[in-house]
Amino acid sequence: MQRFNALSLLRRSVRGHQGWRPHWRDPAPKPAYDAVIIGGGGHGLGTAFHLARDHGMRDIAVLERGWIGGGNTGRNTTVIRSNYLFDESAALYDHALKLWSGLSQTLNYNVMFSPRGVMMLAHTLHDVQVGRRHVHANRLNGVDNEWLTPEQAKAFCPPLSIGPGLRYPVLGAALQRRGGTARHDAVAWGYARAADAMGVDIIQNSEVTAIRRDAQGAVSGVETTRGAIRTKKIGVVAAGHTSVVMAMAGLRLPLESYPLQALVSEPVKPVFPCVVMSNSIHAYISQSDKGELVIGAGTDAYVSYSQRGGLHIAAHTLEAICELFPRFRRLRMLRNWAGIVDVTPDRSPIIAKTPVAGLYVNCGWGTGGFKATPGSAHVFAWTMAKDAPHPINAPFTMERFREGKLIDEAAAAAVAH
Ligand code: FAD
Ligand code: PYC
Repeated sequence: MQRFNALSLLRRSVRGHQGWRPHWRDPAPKPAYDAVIIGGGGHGLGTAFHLARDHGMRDIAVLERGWIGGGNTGRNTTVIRSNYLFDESAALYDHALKLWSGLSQTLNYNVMFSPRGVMMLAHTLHDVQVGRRHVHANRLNGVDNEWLTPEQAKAFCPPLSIGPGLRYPVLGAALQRRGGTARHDAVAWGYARAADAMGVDIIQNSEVTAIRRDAQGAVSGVETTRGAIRTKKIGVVAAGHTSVVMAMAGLRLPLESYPLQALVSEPVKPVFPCVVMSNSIHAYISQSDKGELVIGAGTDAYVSYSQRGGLHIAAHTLEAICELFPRFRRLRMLRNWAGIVDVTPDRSPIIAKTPVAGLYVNCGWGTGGFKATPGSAHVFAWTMAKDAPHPINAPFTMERFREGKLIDEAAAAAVAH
């Protein structure tokens, strides 16, 4: 009898649009590896890919407690952009954006990157000031961003209502033309396939339950639901559950976990040409290649590990979307879901060595880590291989919270935290 579960669906959907029949090795874990990655999302699989390709490491295991891409990678709304405020962030996110443009060729797998433009709306004078500040800061960093009048915004996105009397009037918009979307599960599968081809063991249904340390305090292995594994290098890339995993090594991080939800409409013919986001009302929208409108809301107000968001949050988002795009009022919702995002105090990630020798962490992406996947994977692999940060991730340490060197990107995060 055929198993009809999320994994088979994921495999089928990938096979469906790629015409590629996976011949998955699904290996049993070996007793020891040179490096272990905890978390089989895009960042973890990408890190394994770069460790193998760029640093010649082959004896690597990616341990995933569920199925690869079943975490936030397969739940996100795939907005890709690099219009962050501070120099450190612009360098990190634009590094990723540049890698996105060649990722399908790099992996020999179509991740369907579509730079259709990301437009961020301003509804108040304060929004206008913040938006224009981002445009100027981005341009000084060589990151494309431009300010549009309401009429120019409507010309770029015809379904947008800019008429008078709106509860959320459109006073202008920042447009990053190089921004866009990609196919989320293809990113997980593309990295997985490429890493697998270089000998990386990708081990699903294998939850890490403990991190072992030797007499000097350095990591010496992990315990999993499929047995113990020895290793001297561990990369933790377990979005939403980083605190739980890091506690296994006795470390406490400045992270909080929240549900973040999204939904799709029934599929319709192509009607929406770009990505539109509104920071003030925590709503954003694009159209997938399947025709569904992909709509996202803000985070829940309370910390939680439940993978479902409050319906009142979705209702608020849909009210705003229907007012901004009146033609969508009669569409029906097809499905909704949520993921768990982990959020730092300054809404920027941590990509760093830790005080425990051999333990590295990549976390705190909050509502916005999908866009960073290729760049994050590249610099995190460097950090793990060389036991030293890449210049791009050097500012994204844990120590910045103690030293006060915050990289506060709350205004660029674009979705409520
Ligand atoms: P994940 O894909 O979550 O991978 C982590 C993996 O670790 C999971 O598969 C999990 O099962 C595994 N794991 C956890 N604990 C263990 C353990 N003990 N042992 C083994 N494995 C473990 N970002 C954007 O840039 N643009 C967007 O439009 C966007 N929209 C979003 C919309 C929603 C609804 C959500 C939830 C998130 C959104 N994000 C967006 C954020 C983005 O999805 C994440 O930042 C990114 O996908 C994180 O990738 P990852 O590989 O680190 O995590
Ligand atoms: O970071 O651009 C983003 C984003 C959009 C939706 C969720 N996060």
